Amino acid sequence: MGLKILTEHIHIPGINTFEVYRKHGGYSAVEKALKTMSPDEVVEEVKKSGIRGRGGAGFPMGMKWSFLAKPEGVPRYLVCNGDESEPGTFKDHYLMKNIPHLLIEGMIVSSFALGANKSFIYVRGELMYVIRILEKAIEEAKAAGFLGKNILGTGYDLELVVQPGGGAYICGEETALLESLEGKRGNPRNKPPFPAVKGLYESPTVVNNVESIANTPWIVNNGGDAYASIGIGRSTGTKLISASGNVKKPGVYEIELGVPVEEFIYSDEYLGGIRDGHYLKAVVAGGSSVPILPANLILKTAGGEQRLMTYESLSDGGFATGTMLGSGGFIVMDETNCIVRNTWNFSRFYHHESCGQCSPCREGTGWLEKVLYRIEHGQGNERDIDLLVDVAKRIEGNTICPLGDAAAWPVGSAIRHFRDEFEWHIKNPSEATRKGAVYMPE
Ligand code: L3W
Ligand code: SF4
Repeated sequence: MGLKILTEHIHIPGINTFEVYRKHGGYSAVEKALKTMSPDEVVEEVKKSGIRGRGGAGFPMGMKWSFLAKPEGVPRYLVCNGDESEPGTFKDHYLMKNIPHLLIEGMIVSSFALGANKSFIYVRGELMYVIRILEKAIEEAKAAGFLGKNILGTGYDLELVVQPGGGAYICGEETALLESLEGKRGNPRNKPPFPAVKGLYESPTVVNNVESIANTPWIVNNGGDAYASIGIGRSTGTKLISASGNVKKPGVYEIELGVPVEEFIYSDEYLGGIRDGHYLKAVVAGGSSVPILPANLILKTAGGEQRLMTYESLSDGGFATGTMLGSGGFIVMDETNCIVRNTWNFSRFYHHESCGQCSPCREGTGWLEKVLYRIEHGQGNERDIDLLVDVAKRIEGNTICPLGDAAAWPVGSAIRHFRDEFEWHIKNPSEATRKGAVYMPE
């Protein structure tokens, strides 16, 4: 079994309580940071760790922290993004529900490092029971002197607030989240200015994902260099992967970054392989917002080259250039999945969730959905495939927030890798619309 940073204690009965969490070494990072380190020293360790943001973009966390503006007399905020809504992604939910004190401990050391005295955890609004779990944990930590005024007699004060989300996917985009936290409609803001300069209530703000913050107690306890020695290259540490689809053992896994994708899918330690009698067709490795990778790009090539579970290794070489490990929502499809239907389904989601502020996204996601609908329902024509590519290209890079790119990438990559399947739908409408029919290559 690989090293577990976040989930080592997650199966211990009662670990959701302060008492049991503390008995297993919990809150030692708060003691160490507040009593023996300066805020800048904590920032330095996080920088040294090389940890990259776990929400989807993979932006270096220490760099984001060091961008935080520090004007005199202006409050600074830390906001934890727990609005997890990316299709196929359920790892933050798993952490918050099972080991809430890990996130709270991380919020305390991170807020101390950033000089924040009021911090927020914004949790997906549908997860009211998780919000209650976090609120209870906050009360316990407060009663034990780890939150509130003069924490552990060090003179540091911190108030922690849990805010239910607005119930829209777009509220997980960091600036939409800040708008929502301020009580407004969750519309993304133009960037720059980035939140690090002008964020919540126009004050300097760091927005970090739940999993990112939950790593900070380990980094404080063990040092940034120890964290950087885990993983491979610029993908340091461990990563939570929420795996779903046609595998034998779906669920949340903590992996050391750099595990070969093939090993992750087929070994008994992880997903245990594809369900019996079926074979791998495609994987979407980072939630629905990243390109779809066909089996031949995932499995080891004849030359022995391996795809790794890292931020760098999962691009498909197409027009998308982001970090394709994304949020770690690992969706596995066997040969019974129809790529056209799946792509249409993703497009419906993005069209529905578009906030409508910018035309390429508002109109483009609508067109993607419409054209994919007609191909899937036997009404497509020969020009539709190129039309989809054209619409996707016009969205990409031309919108206020990454939702536009996220809608475009799956369409572009599905056509790039499965064009014959789209063509088959158009040429064989009656066969393609037969219930359960899936294109099978010769
Ligand atoms: C200061 C600069 N800060 C960048 C900060 C920026 C943000 C972070 C990354 O999208 C992705 C998206 C989804 N000064 C800065 C700076 N920053 N330059 O760095 O920024 P960015 O724009 O690269 O990405 P993002 O807006 O954070 C996130 C993808 O994740 N995704 C979706 C995940 C969804 C969830 C969910 O359900 N909650 O996690 C999955 O792949 O498509 O590409 O903080 O401010 N010069
Ligand atoms: Fe809204 Fe889409 Fe524009 Fe993002 S890209 S601001 S979701 S319209």
